[in-house]
Parts: sequence; C-alpha cells; structure tokens
Amino acid sequence: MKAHDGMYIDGAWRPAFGRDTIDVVNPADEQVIGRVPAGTAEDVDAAVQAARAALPAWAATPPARRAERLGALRDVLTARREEIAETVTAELGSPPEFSRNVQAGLPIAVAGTYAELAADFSFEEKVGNSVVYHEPVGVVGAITPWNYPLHQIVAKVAPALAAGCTVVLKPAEDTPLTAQLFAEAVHEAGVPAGVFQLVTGLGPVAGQALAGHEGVDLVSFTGSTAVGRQIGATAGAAVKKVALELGGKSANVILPSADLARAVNVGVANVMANSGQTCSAWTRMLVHREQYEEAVALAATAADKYGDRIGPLVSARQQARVRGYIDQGVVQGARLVAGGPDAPRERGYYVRPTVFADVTPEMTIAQEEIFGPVLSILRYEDEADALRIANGTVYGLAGAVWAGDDAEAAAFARGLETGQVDINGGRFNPRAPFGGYKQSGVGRELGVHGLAEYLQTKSLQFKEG
Ligand code: TXE
Repeated sequence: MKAHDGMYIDGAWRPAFGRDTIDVVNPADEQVIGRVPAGTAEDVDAAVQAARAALPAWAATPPARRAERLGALRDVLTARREEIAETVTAELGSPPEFSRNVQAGLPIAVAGTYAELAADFSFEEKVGNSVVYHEPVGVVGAITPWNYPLHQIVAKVAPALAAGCTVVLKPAEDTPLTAQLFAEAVHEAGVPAGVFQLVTGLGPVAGQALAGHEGVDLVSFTGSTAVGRQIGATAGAAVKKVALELGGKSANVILPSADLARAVNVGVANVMANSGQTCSAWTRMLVHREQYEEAVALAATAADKYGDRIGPLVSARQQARVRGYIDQGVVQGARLVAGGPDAPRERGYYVRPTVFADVTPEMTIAQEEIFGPVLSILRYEDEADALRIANGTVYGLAGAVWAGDDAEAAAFARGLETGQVDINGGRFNPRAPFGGYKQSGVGRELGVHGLAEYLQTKSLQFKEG
C-alpha cells in the first residue's frame, strides 16, 4: 500500500525528525503492507507550532467559508470511497462490504453533517442584555484508535474545523495509512496550511507528547479507559480541556413483550460487526428467565452462521487478549454455546464468533470490555432486576431496549445510565450526541453537541437589553 514517509505539517509532507518507523500489518495474513514514521516529541512540537500559527486566521474565517471546506472534504472522501475502504480492509481487516458501507460511509455522512452545521450554527446569540459569542477553543490535540480508523478521525477533526479550531492528529499506530489518506483528502479539499497536521507514532511517545504539550488547548481522546484516565490527569494538572470517549459494556435488554427472534438476531449482529471491536457494542444480552433458553438457542445459531464472514481482530495483541477473556469465561463457569478460545485459522488474527450463556453479573466477561466477537447472555427475573443488571458496570456508553411497542421500551430506557439507547432496532443517527455516562467518558461527539466541545463562550453585557 502507498505510505508517506513523512508527517503532514503546515500544508506539506515533511521529513520526520527521527529515523524510527512503524510496520503496518495486514491482520488477515500477517504481511507487512507499509511503513510509516514513528513521530517524536520534536515532530509533535513542529506540528503544534504550525497549528498555533494558523489558528488566528482560521478562527477569523467566516463559518460559511469553513463550511465550504468541510463540504469539499466530504466530496473528496466520497470520491475516494473505494480507496478508503481498501485501505481500512488492508490495515484493520474488516470485510470489504463493511469497510465500504460503514468504515467509509459513516465518516462521509459525519463530514456532511458538519458542513451543514458550520453553515447553520449561530456562533453569536443574544441573551437578554448580553451578546454571547461561541469562539473556538484553540489548538486541538486529537488522539484516535484503530477500530473505526477514519470515523474516529472525522468525528473529531470535522467539528473542530467547523468550530474554527486547528488540529494536530496522532492516529493509532495499527492504522496509520487511513490517517495518511485523510491528510491527503484535507489537502485536496483546500483546507489552508496549518489548519490540520498529522503526526504518526506510538502512543507513549508521540501521543503522550501531544497530550502534554503546552501549546494544545484541548485534548480529544478515544481509546482505552486506562490511557484516558492518564490523559485526563495530565490535562487536569494543566487545566486544559479534555474530551474522552472510552470503553463500554452495553446492555441489550429484551423485555418479555418484544419480538424475541428479531431482538436476538439483531443483537448478535451488533456484537459481531467489526469483529466486536466497537465501543458501543451490546456485549451483554439480558433476557427474561422464561425466554432464556429460547434466546440462547437463537443466539448460538445466529453466531454459528457468521463463521467465515467475520474479519480478523486488528493485531496479535488484541487476539491474545480476547482469547484470554474467553478462557476466563469458561474458567468462571459460563456455558459456551458457540465459538470458543481456539483460533480458527493458522494465519491471521481471527477469533471465532463466541456466545456464552449462564453468565452472571459479577463474572469478568460481564464486567470488562472484551473488544472481540464475544456475547454474554444474562438472565433476569423482572424489570427491576434487568435495570439493576444493566446499570451494574462502571461503563455507560450505549445500549438497546426491545419491547412490544416503542413507548414501553423508551420508558425502560429512561432508567438506563448510558449515553444512547436504540429503541426496537432504531437507526443510527449521525447528528445525535454520542458519548458516555460514568467511566465511558467525558463529553460528546457528533452533531451540535460534538461541535460544542470545540467552542468556548464569551459574553458581552450591555446596559440595554
Ligand atoms: O488502546 P489505547 P489499545 C479499548 C478496547 C481495547 C483496549 C486496548 O477495550 O481492547 O482499549 O486497545 C494512543 N498517551 N479501546 O491498546 O492504547 C494510541 O497510540 C497518549 C476502546 O489500542 O488506548 C492510540 O492512538 N496516547 C476504544 C490511542 O491512544 C496514547 C477504541 C488508543 O490506544 C498513550 C480502542 C499515551 N500514554 C480501544 N498510549 C473505543 N473507545 O472505541 C496509547 N495512546
């Protein structure tokens, strides 16, 4: 695959300061497909300086002009959709159709929403005798993971640019080629030099340098809770703004009045999508005791059908981690009804679609984020019990509720401690806020709520209203 051997800084590809590189591996066959530079603190510093220098002009650019660039970015991404899908498939391993429809399709939609929002949003409003200005926070340090390599980038960079911020991006080391393609797209879309920079590199080196840089006003991070906590602490010490999108352990609550087969089948598909590497995945299915065995049988059949259609995990490390969790489920007494810990192929980081029954709330597989194609099915006695189990983890990112009608499901959903809930198979909305309650994070992405993260307010008080 095509790879740049430099960093995108101040509108051009520039040589990295150091000589170290990172191999990009195709997780389906374990072949090296590219090599990118491993950035150092010096690269990060050069990128932050370029972002600072470009900030005043971009912040002063009328929102309608910024919206035009975002519209152009959406158009470039749309024109390069196939190339994006191929790149994501090559470095992440997601099946081609999923890469085209979701991995490429979703960020194109999100870029489009921010082109519209930048044009429509009232950056200035009157509140009684005050005028309130919504001004850009400043230079944004964006640190993104590999599971949706382009979407995670666009979900930060598009609202930041719409707000008038400038950005330095440090993408995940596993999927830097998609990030390089994004930088090309930003360039092609005519975004002025210095508004966006890309520094590839390792988390503890380039990521840490970016999160701790004094020239960065806001750190927006998506990734593990452990690293999020560290970034939050660093930002807190520097009184710097921070947005954290972390892990999840979302519940799929199937109430007795629901269409059981549909709820189970959609639930299994939700967990297996992207090989389970989705922070909002409904990894815990909650079923009433009287319907429990029927649901388990349906889920096992659905998971077995996946077979070869599931992609690999991103890396050997993630494969080992997920297989370790499956082992733990067996050791702790859960009943394996589909899949298992053994690797299904000799090459590639595959894990079999796995379903556990007889999972109890305190088991590790019911508490920790596994980040693989593993579903846990739990039994509940009544609605109060279901709610208690659903809310009984440190996370609160997403979830689903199924019932005979939407009103019943929605009423139950109001009791869930979680940032978003799909009602009876509700459709994903790229304008609805996305983010977590509890330890799933701080702040929101997408739509107008995502834009607000990159804005700060200034109010001017006048004598007359
Ligand atoms: O995440 P990391 P990993 C969860 C999921 C997964 C686990 C581990 O449970 O199994 O995290 O994945 C950068 N300072 N999620 O190890 O390390 C890193 O380079 C600054 C959930 O891949 O958190 C990458 O760009 N940055 C999740 C980004 O942080 C640092 C998506 C994420 O990597 C850093 C991915 C440091 N000290 C994993 N260390 C979600 N919420 O969607 C690493 N990074």
